[in-house]
Amino acid sequence: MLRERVVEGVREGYVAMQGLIAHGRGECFDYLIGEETIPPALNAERAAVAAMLLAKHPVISVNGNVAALVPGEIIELAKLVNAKIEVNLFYRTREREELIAKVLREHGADEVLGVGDDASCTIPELFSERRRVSCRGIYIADVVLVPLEDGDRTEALRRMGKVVIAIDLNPLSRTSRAASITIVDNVVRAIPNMVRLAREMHSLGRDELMKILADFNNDENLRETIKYIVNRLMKFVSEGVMIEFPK
Ligand code: PTJ
Repeated sequence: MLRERVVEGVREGYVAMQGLIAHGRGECFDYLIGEETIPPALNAERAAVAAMLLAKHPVISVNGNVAALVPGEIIELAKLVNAKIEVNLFYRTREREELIAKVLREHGADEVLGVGDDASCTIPELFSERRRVSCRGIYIADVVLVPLEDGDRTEALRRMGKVVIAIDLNPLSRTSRAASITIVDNVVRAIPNMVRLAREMHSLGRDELMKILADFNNDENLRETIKYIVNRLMKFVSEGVMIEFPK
């Protein structure tokens, strides 16, 4: 069903063809973690929500795959943490920007940044079309949530001093290793989890949120993620992988 949604997005013209390849790569890593939110991912999701609730200018960056998979949930999360929503594309065309903004508005977004002339600020040292950002959005953001991001932009945003929260099923990608907080989970689970956590954590004081953030260590959390995958695979090695059928 998820694959069909991404394919439909390609047919409608707002998901990039390369989005299909990215989705397939994501599926492969999802099988390795067992297609569920694993404990280190939940830790990262909690830290990410704390960072967004503490932020002055949180922004959620939306691309084609995200618009196809979790448009409504992105808007819900943005409302709960008071974040702006910005379209930011690797394979940027005016048509795709506008189609994604339309999808988001149809799901209840009041304001969508990064479309047309609004994307007039530039991220230094970045050469893909992702360098163009909104001067009212990602450019001035202190915390940016970037689901399905590329490594170059993650590094460039970090160099600008921003807290970068990545959602990426590949724990070894450059994005995962360069982000401040990496959530190794499928966006279709990560964003709804973050919506639930934002509701739960809304009443926490700044000190409690800061403690959650201070207790989180991304490098350690990525090691836990890789350990989880290795242990899971070792279990298959020791217990076997065959499906039993009656004789
Ligand atoms: O819409 P655009 O033009 O901005 O293009 C978007 C894509 C995704 C095509 C573009 O950013 C791209 O090429 O990304 P990459 O470099 O292929 O990286 C995508 C990463 O997201 C990979 O590491 C995948 O494993 C991961 N991924 C794919 N699907 C999911 C995912 N992570 C979480 N949830 C998913 N559903």
